[in-house]
Amino acid sequence: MTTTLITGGTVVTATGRSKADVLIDGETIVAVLEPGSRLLGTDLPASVDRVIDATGKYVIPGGIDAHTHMELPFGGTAASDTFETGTRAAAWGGTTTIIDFAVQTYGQRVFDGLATWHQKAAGNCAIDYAFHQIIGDVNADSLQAMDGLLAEGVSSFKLFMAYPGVFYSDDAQILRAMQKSADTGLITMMHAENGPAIDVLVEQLLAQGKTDPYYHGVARAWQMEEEATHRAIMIANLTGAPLYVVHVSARQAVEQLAAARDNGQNVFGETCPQYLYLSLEENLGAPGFEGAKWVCSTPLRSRAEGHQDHMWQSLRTNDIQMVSTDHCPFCMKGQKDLGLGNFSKIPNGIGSVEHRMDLLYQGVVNGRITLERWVEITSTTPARMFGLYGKKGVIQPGADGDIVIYDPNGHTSIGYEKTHHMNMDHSAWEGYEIDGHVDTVLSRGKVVIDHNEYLGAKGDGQFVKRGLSQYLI
Ligand code: DUC
Ligand code: ZN
Ligand code: ZN
Repeated sequence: MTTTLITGGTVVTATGRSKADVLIDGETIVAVLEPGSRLLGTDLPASVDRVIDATGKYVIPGGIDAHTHMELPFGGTAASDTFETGTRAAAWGGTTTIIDFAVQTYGQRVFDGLATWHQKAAGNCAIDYAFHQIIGDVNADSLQAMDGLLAEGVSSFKLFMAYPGVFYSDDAQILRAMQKSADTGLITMMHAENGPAIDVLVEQLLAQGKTDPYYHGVARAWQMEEEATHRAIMIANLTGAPLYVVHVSARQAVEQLAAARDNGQNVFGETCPQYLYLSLEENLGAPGFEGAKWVCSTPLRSRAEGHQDHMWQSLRTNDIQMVSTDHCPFCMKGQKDLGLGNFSKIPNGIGSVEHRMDLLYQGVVNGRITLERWVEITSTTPARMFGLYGKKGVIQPGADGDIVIYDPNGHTSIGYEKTHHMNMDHSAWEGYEIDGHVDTVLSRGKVVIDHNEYLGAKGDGQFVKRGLSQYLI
C-alpha cells in the first residue's frame, strides 16, 4: 500500500483552517499532523512512499456533487456524459464523489430501475459514486420497495411536481411517498415546479409564436416554483417527512424554505452554479437559438429581479445549505437543436460537473462566502445530508483519502476549447475566468489529477453505500 504525505499546505475544513500535514495510508487518511511532525519517532517525509508539496495551497476534502444525471434518457435523447466521461470530468474539477439519480420510470419496478443504474456505472467511473432513487411511479409496489432502499445504500428518493406524463407525481402520490419518507428516514428530494400549470403556459406561448429559448424561462415562472415549494413544504409538514428541495432558483422559493426552517421544520434547499451566475436576460435571451445552451429546469431567473444576488446571500446565511450541479449535459448539435422552433422540445439541462468547485471558489475571491463555507457547501454538508460523512466530506483520520490541493494563486480559464473534459460540443461557462486552480486530486489515496494530467483510470471509482442523513430529527 502506498503511503502519501501532503506537506506544507493549509488544511481547510468546514470549521476552520490550519497549517497541517496529511498522512494517507493506502486509501485512508491516518493522521492530520502539525507541520514537520514526527510520527512514532520516524522522520515522516523520509519514510513515506510519496510526498506532495502543498506549500501555499489549500488542502480540502474532495468535492461531493450530490446531483448529477449521467446517461439520463430525457427529452427524446440522453444526457451526453456517460459515467465514464462525466466522472472523469468531475475529477478534473476537484469532485471526488457524485450522487447520481437512478430512475424508476413509469410502469417499471423500483429495483429494476436501480439495477439499470448499477449496470451503467459499474466499472466505468473515475471517482466514487452513489445513488438517489427517482420514483417516477408512486404506487403500492414502489411504496413497498422504498422500504428496501436503505439496505441498498440509497437513503434518499426524488419526486417531481413537474414533467406531467414523464416523472410527475400528483399531490396524493406525494403525500403517500412523504409518509414513507417520515417512516423510513429516507430524505424526500423534490423537483418543485407546478408542471401542469407550466404546460398550459407553454401551450399558450407557442400558440402566440413565442418559440425561442427565452420563453422557456417565461413559462416556468418563479410563481410556479414558489407555489410548488410551498405545497411540498406543507405536505412535508403534515407527514413529518424530511424535505430537500433540489435546484432552487427563485428567491421566493428560498423565502418559503427559510420561513419553514424558522418555523422549526426539517427542510433544506440546494442551488446550482447556474442560478448564482447566469440569467434569463443574458443567457436564455441570447440571440437566435444560442439560449438553448442554458435551457434547464428550474430555469435561469431574471437578474433585474435580483435572484442571483439573493442566492449568494442565502448561501452565506445558510438559508440554502449546499450547491450541486444538476449536471445534465446535452450537445447543441443533434440534441438541443431538437427544440429549434419550439423551446419546449429543447432537452433540459446544463453541464457543470467539472466547474462547480472553481465557480464556487470564485465566490470566496469575490467576498461572497468564506473559505470554510466553500468547503461546507461543496463537500461537508453534502456528505452530512446524504449519509456519507466521516468517510467523505472531511479531512480526519479514518476518512477516505479524497483530497483536493487547490492553488489560490493559480488560474482557470473555463471553456469548451480550453479546459473542458465533459462530453459536450459547447460550454455553458465559456469565457469564465477563475482566480484559483485545482492542482492535484486524490481519490481514495490515488492521485488522479496531477497538474493538468489525468492519472486515473476507468473503474477507479466504486459504488458507495450511504447511510441515513445526519440531518434527521
Ligand atoms: N432539470 C434539468 O434541467 N435537467 C434534468 C432534469 C431536471 O429536472
Ligand atoms: Zn429536477
Ligand atoms: Zn436533476
